[in-house]
Amino acid sequence: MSAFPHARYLKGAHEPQQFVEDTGAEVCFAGRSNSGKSSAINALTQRNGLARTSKTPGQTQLINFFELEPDRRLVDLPGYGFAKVPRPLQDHWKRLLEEYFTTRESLTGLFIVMDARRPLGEQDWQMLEFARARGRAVHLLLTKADKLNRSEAATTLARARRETKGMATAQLFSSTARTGVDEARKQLREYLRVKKPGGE
Ligand SMILES: Nc1nc2c(ncn2[C@@H]2O[C@H](COP(=O)(O)OP(=O)(O)OP(=O)(O)O)[C@@H](O)[C@H]2O)c(=O)[nH]1
Ligand SMILES: [Mg+2]
Repeated sequence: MSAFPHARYLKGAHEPQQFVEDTGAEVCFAGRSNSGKSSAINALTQRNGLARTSKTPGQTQLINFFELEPDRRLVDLPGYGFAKVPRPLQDHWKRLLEEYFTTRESLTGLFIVMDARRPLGEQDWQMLEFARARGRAVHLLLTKADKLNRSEAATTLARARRETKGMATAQLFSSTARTGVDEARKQLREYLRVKKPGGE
């Protein structure tokens, strides 16, 4: 059975008035442009094409809301740090994301998605600081782990854990090789307080 058999796309918001009702619990996927946020959502829900992915950075242009089950959501955010997006649009996203982060009561946890081959960037740190200030939990997905060999992967994970100690948990992940999917799902369920289908 699919991990979240009732997963469905709800809507995309270009303005705060379009956010879905702020009830229940949701987890957002934040991270640099092209880091693999949308791919991670598809891997976690086992639904290719639920979130749109692309080789071209800047694919996700709205705050996209997905429902896993009633009152439990995933939120796919536009990536940060993609210079080719026109400045006015970047500024718009910045305001939209600020509005989202400062007002969203149902946001219980953040998944920060980062390419395991890159260090934590300035905006990743801003997200970590934001989460700390607002008392939100953070889980780092070090994705594209399929691009690293075993020892590189181990070093990368150890470094990320050391650098974010006390601020976040971290794991290796690959949407293409489907590694780390169970671990990430477990974290997701904890943040959303949902049980596995069929009990537990
Ligand atoms: N090798 C490998 N490639 C991946 C993985 N995850 C994503 N990709 C590729 O990375 C590119 C970007 O993936 P997306 O999921 O669209 O990235 P995003 O973070 O949603 O990007 P924006 O919406 O532009 O911010 C695509 O070409 C994916 O196929 C992974 O785990 N391994
Ligand atoms: Mg995306």
